[in-house]
Amino acid sequence: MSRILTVGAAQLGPIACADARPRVVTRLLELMRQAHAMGCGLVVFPELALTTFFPRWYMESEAEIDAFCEKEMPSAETRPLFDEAARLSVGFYLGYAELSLEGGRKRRFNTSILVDGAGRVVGKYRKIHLPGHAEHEPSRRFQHLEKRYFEIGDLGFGVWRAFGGIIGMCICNDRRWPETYRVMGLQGVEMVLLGYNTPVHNPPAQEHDHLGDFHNRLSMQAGAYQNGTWVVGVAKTGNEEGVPMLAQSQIIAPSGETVAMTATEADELIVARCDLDLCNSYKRTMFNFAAHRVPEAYRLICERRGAIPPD
Ligand code: CDV
Repeated sequence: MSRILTVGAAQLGPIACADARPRVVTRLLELMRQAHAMGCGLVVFPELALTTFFPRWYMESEAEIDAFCEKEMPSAETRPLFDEAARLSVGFYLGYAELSLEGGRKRRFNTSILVDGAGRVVGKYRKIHLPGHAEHEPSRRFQHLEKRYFEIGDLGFGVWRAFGGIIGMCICNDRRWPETYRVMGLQGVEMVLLGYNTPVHNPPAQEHDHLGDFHNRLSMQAGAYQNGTWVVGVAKTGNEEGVPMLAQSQIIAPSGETVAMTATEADELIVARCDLDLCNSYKRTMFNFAAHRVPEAYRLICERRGAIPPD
């Protein structure tokens, strides 16, 4: 028996600050049509896929920040994605900056949605691990102000029954944290979708810069294997407004093996026929959580945030 979900990882090259939404949506539509032609039922776009990665700039004007955010989804500008998804029966994951009014309060989140092949939103995730800093640090070559512009996501790490399986979502920096995958693993996740924007240069630790590709693979492959799940990681890459960004979008099997990887730093679609039943033997044997996990030995994970070495 097999449950095949043919999935496309739709990597994006750079988006310029001046690029208006319709221009970007046209690129996404082209990748969605390619995915359809390749037999995909689901296509995965990157984090903040409608704009440039704006947290690289310090901004004080709320109006300026909000201009990078979506006040409704779909909007007039993003509606063509939903219509085309329904026409082609191709679902999608889309990352974008969300601006919501809740209880009379304006809130911003780094968000992704899961849209089914009928063009309906079936899941929403708000990024939990926000990297970077909250204050302007002019000594950096570029800023990473996610902690300033976004709130920590308040929806948890959800999973959804969709596309014939159990689908989870996370965003960029989340992929480096084992807790991300494990919380979804404990809900039986079979495919984790994630988009990323990862500068090649990490100002606080430039001695790691040459290891960026390795750390990207390492964290996603470990997350896949240790939870018996597919992982689809999709970059926005290339030289975006003077900042080189990591590529190597990839589709990873529950074995931890990468089965498809992009070869460029531009718009590029890769496709894999993913058998969701490949998850089963990992979930039944080595990572049979019910049989082998010892949660009472893991209490510190929830009780303690930072490391406290012994006296
Ligand atoms: N967008 C991100 O979350 N980027 C981080 C960078 C700042 C390290 C990442 O983990 O890839």
